[in-house]
Amino acid sequence: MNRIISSLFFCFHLVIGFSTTQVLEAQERSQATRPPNILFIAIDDLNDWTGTLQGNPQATTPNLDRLASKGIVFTNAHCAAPACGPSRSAIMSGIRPSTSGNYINKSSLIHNPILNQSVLLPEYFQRNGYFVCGAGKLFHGYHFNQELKGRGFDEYYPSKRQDLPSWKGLRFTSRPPLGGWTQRVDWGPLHPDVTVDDHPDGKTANWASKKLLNGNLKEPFFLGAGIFQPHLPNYAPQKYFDKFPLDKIQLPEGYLENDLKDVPAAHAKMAHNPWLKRIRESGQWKPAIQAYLACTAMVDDLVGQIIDALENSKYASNTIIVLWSDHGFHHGEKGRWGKYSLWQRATQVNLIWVAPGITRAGSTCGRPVNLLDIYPTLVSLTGHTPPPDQLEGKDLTKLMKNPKADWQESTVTTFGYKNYGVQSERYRYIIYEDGSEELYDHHSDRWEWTNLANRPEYADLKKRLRRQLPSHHQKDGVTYEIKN
Ligand SMILES: [Ca+2]
Repeated sequence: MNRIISSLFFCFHLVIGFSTTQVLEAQERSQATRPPNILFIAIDDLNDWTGTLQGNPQATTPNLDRLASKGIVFTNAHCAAPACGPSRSAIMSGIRPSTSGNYINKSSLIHNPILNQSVLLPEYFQRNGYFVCGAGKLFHGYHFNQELKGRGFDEYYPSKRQDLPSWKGLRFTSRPPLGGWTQRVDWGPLHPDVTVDDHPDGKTANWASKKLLNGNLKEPFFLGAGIFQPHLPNYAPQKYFDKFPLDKIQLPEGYLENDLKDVPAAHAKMAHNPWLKRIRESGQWKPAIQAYLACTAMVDDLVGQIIDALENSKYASNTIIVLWSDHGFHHGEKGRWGKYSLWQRATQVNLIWVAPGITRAGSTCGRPVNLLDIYPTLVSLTGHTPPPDQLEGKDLTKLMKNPKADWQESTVTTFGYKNYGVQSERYRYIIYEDGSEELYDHHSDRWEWTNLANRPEYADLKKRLRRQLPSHHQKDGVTYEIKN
């Protein structure tokens, strides 16, 4: 319809004698007012082992790097909570976990009145005239499949009751190394006959690419593609494992034996697991790292496929791209295997934006930002009015235009009631519910090995960072029982 109006407008002004320049300018203005489409790409459990964040020199992510070269990378971006459920609930509602009480993976979304009554991001765009479609893991799986059941989406692949495409067809040459233990924590190359198209993430990427290339999407659209890897289990075709020969795998640079000596006991109250111990005992530390790198390389290829499809589609010049990962991941650092901590390993995320006419190609921004900022930024970039009294993040448009612009001193991650991590450009401050603290100086201590919290010279800094904490701490929300 916009095109028809635009053409009529063009003819009308030629008839009444406007100059060609005036008409072209008017046409440009008309196009500029077309609401932009949104390509929303989520990646699960991807930490800073990427070319853009440089957390591990062994990681290779040429497609993420290419995407970054088209727009802006936020190099100091953090999750609202270091777990799939609360992180994604905060992204999709724009509400802090400390406001909603949605703190852990078992926190319900629809039985939480604050979240249930909020306008969720897909619903928001649907209500503003967008065609909203998605595939793969965008919300936490339980929230999408059992609670929301496609709420806010016009179309979902594979269905509004199933976010992840089927794992059927994934075969192995031999049993994965820890296959007898639990499939949730497992890894290994797939049978040589299995291709990336057979992988659930390959199916998600194929669906998104076809949607873009077919050119039949009703505009404006919001298209979400949720990639599940490198979340465990880390299964990928053999060719991705071959990129990272086992004898070349390095243990994480941030690993330090006895790193927890100067950390208060409260950290152990965070959901913990025995994975690192078991991985080390079974001689699987390097194979598990190899698998994470292999799956990340596969994810990177799939991101490349989706952005290529956008570039080759008719939507390329009027589509905002936002790519995010939901939290980081420890590979042994601080005795952990997984997320669920308030250290940088678990809170730092990938956040890349390409906003036509706003972002400058190849820019980076080190200001502290949060995944909570995605919702208000999309509202701002599309020129809509935010839902009243809901969004607690900040509009990042200002930093897209000027990455050095004045900004808030820090950003906050929450894990559980009254446990907070505060990240400024230089420092990380952690305070647990019992009042115990940690402080790290990233200028001299990238891996957070030396806790400075008890040193008197940092008292004023800690006080200042404490002021960034939310004033309200909602009690834990309702949890759900997983029904088998
Ligand atoms: Ca996750």
